[in-house]
Amino acid sequence: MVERRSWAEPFRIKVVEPIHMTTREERVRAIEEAGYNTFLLRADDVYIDLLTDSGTSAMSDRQWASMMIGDEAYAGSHSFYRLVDAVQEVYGYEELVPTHQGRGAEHILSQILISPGDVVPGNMYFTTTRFHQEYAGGRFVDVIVEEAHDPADLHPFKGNIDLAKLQAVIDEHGAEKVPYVSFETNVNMAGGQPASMANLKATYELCRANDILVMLDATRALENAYFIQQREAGFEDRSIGSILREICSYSDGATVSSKKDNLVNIGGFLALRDPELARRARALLVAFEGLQTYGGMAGRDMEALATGIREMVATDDHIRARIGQVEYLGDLLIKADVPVVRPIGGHGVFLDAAAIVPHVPQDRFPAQALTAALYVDAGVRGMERGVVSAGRDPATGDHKYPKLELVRLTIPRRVYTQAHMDVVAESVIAVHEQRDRIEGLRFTYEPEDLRFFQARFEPIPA
Ligand code: PLI
Repeated sequence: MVERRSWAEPFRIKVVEPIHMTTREERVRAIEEAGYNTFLLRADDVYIDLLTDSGTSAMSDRQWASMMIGDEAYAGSHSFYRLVDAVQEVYGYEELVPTHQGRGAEHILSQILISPGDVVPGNMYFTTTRFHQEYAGGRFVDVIVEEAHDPADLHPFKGNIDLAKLQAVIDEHGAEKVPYVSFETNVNMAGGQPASMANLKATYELCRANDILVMLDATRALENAYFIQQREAGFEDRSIGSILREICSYSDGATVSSKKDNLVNIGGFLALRDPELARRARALLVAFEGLQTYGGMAGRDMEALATGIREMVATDDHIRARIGQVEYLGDLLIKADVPVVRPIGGHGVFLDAAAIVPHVPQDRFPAQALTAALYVDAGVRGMERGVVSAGRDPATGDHKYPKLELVRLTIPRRVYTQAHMDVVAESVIAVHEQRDRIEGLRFTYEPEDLRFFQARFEPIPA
């Protein structure tokens, strides 16, 4: 019998968008002009754009049709109520606070819950999440399991919270200094790694016993649900939709960037159970985002989002094909002995720059340099996720040196084909073969906050 493992897409293509091909000379010039920062490239100079899976999904014909029936009423738009229904049904939260995107929700959540001097434990930092926690006067403390810091460790749930680490934070600071635990599903900076249902449940129970809230970052909770279905005993026959709802049941609320799982190009929300917390969130919402029935979104955005939320769980085939494509690329690189974060994560393949260019010390930004070299080779745009993204310690002013020094190749949903993945693999393998030629970088401009977005660099000659 032939083993049937195909993850082929449960859709066909109705509209195409031509992409621009560039020469090597053009790319050398473009990356120089961009200060060796792929965030500063013009998208027209990119062939296969794996910068991010955020806001880059292809919407379905039904989502585009939804946009036409978006209700642009300033107050009480029917599109808002359709969105409320979708969030209640799919995620199970009663209260919806719509925002322009994920960081808008993070801002409001941090402002209503964090007081100066508080400590916020979480399973590895995310850039904007930690920024808002610190901006509100809190301090983020990493309580992810140790395995998450080792790219080669094959632990199936590298997104888990280490309960002993969490208990130690509570013991050290006292539960009253811990407003909530920030629990990210399918941890982005760890390589798209899931938490197990058992760990979500145990964390929630520990927090309840200490009167501490659990706030999910449910941005990629759908991808987490898929890994639970594939890897955790007892979930193999459960639908993705029911697993997703159970994940959310072990929390008091969630921030969501809808630009990922939810299949839209813009949007997000804060979802809560407690009506009093929601009231406080809405008081800030109207000052920073927009009225309570649109937040930062147009009516048509909310309409497409409501359709996207339902579509992502309508069948299990969508998520199987989405992660199947990511794993396809990852497997090609593993077969070619390119060091990558394993297991392959949900939203991208993460190259282990520390292992690929060990001759570049971490203060010369190995992952930034490798990302630039990869772009020059074939026009594939990735993103640095290492010391540049980690930023500086506000107390000492030194670089934070994360254990993971990675290049993220993030796969947009429903956008690229298997042949594109082959091209990416060929390019990564070619760059890997010539890795000795890659040299380190130094800053020519370093922004104070979230520096990776706008920093500029130049090569340091050997
Ligand atoms: O980009 P936003 O503001 O819609 O969402 C911020 C955000 C919050 N949490 C997580 C886990 C994210 O991954 C996230 C945004 N991620 C981006 C932009 C990315 O490229 O991964």
